[in-house]
Amino acid sequence: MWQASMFNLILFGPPGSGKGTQSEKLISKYGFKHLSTGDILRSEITNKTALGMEAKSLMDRGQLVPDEVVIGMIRTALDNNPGVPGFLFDGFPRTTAQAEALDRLLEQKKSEIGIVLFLQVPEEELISRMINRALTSGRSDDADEQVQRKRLDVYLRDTLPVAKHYAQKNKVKEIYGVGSVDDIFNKLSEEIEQRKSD
Ligand code: B4P
Repeated sequence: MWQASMFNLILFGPPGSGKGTQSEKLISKYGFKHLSTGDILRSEITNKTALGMEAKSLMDRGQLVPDEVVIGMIRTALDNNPGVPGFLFDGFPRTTAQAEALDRLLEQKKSEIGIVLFLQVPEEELISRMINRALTSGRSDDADEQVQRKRLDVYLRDTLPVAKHYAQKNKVKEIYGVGSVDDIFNKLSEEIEQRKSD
């Protein structure tokens, strides 16, 4: 059963802005079900599925995986997780088409997005974080600065309009994403609690 009191949030921001880092802390505090399309795709790659192989060649070039693929992954995840207190969408939606599909999927479940938390981080800081992450992550899409710049271009062109989509619905809160992980986490938590009590 889907709960009427469900609270769903999107953690939004450019690649390397800390969505994955902050998601881990938010799910352990609030018990959200974490849905990271990046993590799901990387697990398909590890398992060498056909979908994973197709995704890898796109991800390694800094490009997005087709909308219908990621929308299908999210549809399945929503259907497989009834009864959770809410979903934390991390790295999804990344295009306006994905956002519209998500809104429809939630509406079918009589639910909606409660808040979009938008992490703001300057471009040079993003590049330096991805270079550092490459040292430990083993992620092939982190290793090359050309690919990182491509991911930022794709973000500006295809993903930033998603913020506008939700701003029109008055759901977006911008958070400055530079500083200690704990300070940023506290700011995100404050926004969630404020919106939940509205
Ligand atoms: P994702 O897995 O979503 O990854 P990301 O955007 O690169 O990183 P994130 O913002 O989560 O940063 P993190 O916390 O790790 O996407 C990877 C690829 O998958 C995409 O390029 C695309 O090809 C594909 N994909 C995924 N979803 C898709 C979709 N919906 N549609 C189509 N394609 C899709 O932080 C980065 C680094 O910064 C870490 O090393 C971290 O330790 C560090 N850091 C975090 N917070 C910090 C802080 N406050 N100060 C200093 N460093 C910090």
